[in-house]
Amino acid sequence: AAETGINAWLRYAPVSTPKFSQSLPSNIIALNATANGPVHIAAVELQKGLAGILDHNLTVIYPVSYQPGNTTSSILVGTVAEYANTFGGAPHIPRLVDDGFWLNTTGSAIQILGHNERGALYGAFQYLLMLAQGNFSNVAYASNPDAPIRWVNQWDNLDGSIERGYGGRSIFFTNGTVVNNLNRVSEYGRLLASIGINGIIVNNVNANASLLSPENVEGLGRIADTFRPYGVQVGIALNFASPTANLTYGNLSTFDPLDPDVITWWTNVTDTLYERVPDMAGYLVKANSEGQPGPITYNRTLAQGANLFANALQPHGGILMFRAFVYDSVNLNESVWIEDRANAAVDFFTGLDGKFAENAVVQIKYGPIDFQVREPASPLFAYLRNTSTAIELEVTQEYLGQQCHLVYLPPLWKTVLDFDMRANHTKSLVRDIVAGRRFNRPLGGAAAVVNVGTNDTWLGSHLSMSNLYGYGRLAWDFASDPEDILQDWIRLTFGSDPAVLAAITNMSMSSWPAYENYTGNLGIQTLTDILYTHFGPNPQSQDNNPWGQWTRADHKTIGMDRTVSNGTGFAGQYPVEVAAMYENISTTPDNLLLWFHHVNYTQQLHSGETVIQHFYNAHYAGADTAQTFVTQWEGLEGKVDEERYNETLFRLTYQAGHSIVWRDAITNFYHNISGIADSQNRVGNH
Ligand code: GCW
Repeated sequence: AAETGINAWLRYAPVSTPKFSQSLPSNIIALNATANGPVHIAAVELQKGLAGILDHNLTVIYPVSYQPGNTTSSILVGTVAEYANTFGGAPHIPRLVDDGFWLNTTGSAIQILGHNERGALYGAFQYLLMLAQGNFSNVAYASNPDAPIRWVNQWDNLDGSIERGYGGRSIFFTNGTVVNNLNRVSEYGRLLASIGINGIIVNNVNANASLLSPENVEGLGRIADTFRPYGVQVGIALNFASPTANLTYGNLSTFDPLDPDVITWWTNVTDTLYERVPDMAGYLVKANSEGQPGPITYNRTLAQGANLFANALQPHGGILMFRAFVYDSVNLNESVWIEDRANAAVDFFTGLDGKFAENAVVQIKYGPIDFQVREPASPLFAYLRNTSTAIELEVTQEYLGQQCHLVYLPPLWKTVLDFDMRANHTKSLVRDIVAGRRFNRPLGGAAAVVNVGTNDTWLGSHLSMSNLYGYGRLAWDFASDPEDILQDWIRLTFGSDPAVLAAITNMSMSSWPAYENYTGNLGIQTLTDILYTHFGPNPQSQDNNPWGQWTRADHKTIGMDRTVSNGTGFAGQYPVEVAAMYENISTTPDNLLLWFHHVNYTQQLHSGETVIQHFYNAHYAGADTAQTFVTQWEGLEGKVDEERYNETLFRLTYQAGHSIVWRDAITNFYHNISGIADSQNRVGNH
């Protein structure tokens, strides 16, 4: 039964298809000879998939034993180049880019051709995921990714714990080193490949220098060997101060990025890593943030710090991901009206646009603060125009219920990806910026913090896997529709029963709005415990701390004044049209009112409600919706296998109860502080 969870959406459960069975392919021809390469995996996966889905066994023919001849009723899988070699001519297909593929089921042979081996594997999964949904229609199309960087980040510590991980211990590390048995890593690679993910950072951005020890470099090599067949390249997060950490490579007294010894030190370490992992993806660096060391310690700029690593990686073709999540978490002082953590990213990167090496990418969290339930798009996306950027998303539900709550996140991510920054008064969607299209950048894409663990469900809950699946699909095609993605995932994970499809679609699509309703409205952020757990309601923890996720709630007023005219000036960090929209209450959307403005609880919204009455109503509405998740799920008893039915019911029951805890904690808090009664008389003592 553990396999049910581990296979996630790759179950290849049987589907009945009288139509297809007349012309089932008889063999798989793997065109490329690379031993244990992605094309080999593609062939094995096709074999496994057709056996599961159609109860049909196929032989795989490898290049050594392949006799050019009749390919009727074969599945041909491999690279375009190898196809041309084998058949003496290039196929007539649309242009493919790296990782892209061509899938054609209309001819006598099925063609699955990739621009590279990885692309062929993606095409094979695409074909299988179509069949697994009972879709046997004929198709002929090319698919190319929106952007080259489609990575996941794990926040795994070397001791085996995971920062903000809710699915068990690390599948990579234990006791300071890499685990011996990498079976789960291989299974993870399979899942990632099936959704087009091509890179992974395996350790926490709050990084430990000891990852660079010879023993751990060897361990990273084994991890990379395990992921390689799936086309997933491994990268690591670095601690900026590693040269001073007393490793075997020589201990320095400085980590100044311009110091020649420091440069040599990192060059040597990087060369050593590439000896063991020749296709290493690159590095991820969190610097000068939340206590992490960085270049500012030596009065160097963030760009100088980033380029130290970018230059070391450059000869090897590696990419340096540099996080924009830079802020001072010690000295922020709420009594200063104009102080604002939201300003930090653009402030810290001011003057640095165009100063980053060509193989450096600034990785920007979707909002200016920190993975909240609602944030405006980070203005840094529009500020950096001569620098490659990627969007950072979070699959692990840190502030969003930690997998104890169903919250389907792609609709939230889309609010940022589809946002128009109006740079130079021109359409500038965030998704076109990070894809490199808007500002003509060579690199770009997406990274998501995922944090799977040893739990059989990977993330800790079956339903939360829709977020991982959805992330991959969106990173491949930023324009795709969250509900379509969701329904593919449901059919693959739970089968095609229309009742199952309808219920899980309905629950999932209403889950983010419900969570926003019962945890934090109108752009006030998730009113959770800000100091430690980031779980459960704790509105009183939001203010008077140096973390800067403030609400400025008092007896009469609430919200952050981020206007230029009277506040922190944050609104002015956007291009002028967007800045003007947020500067004025009348043009600020209700759902971001308290993000941008400090108002009376009695302020009227565009909807006609007052702020405080909206709080009350939304919390009741959100908790009511969460109650329906339980009843909707109960309607699926007997339609979902018992194990997943029960595990999910347990979580949804918890969520229903916890949503009421949230509702009562928040509504009572604001009732007490404002003294304003609920017009429907639900809140407070009466
Ligand atoms: O939101 C904060 C998290 C930290 C995390 C940090 C970051 C890895 O609470 O746990 O550290 O963001 O993104 O660097």
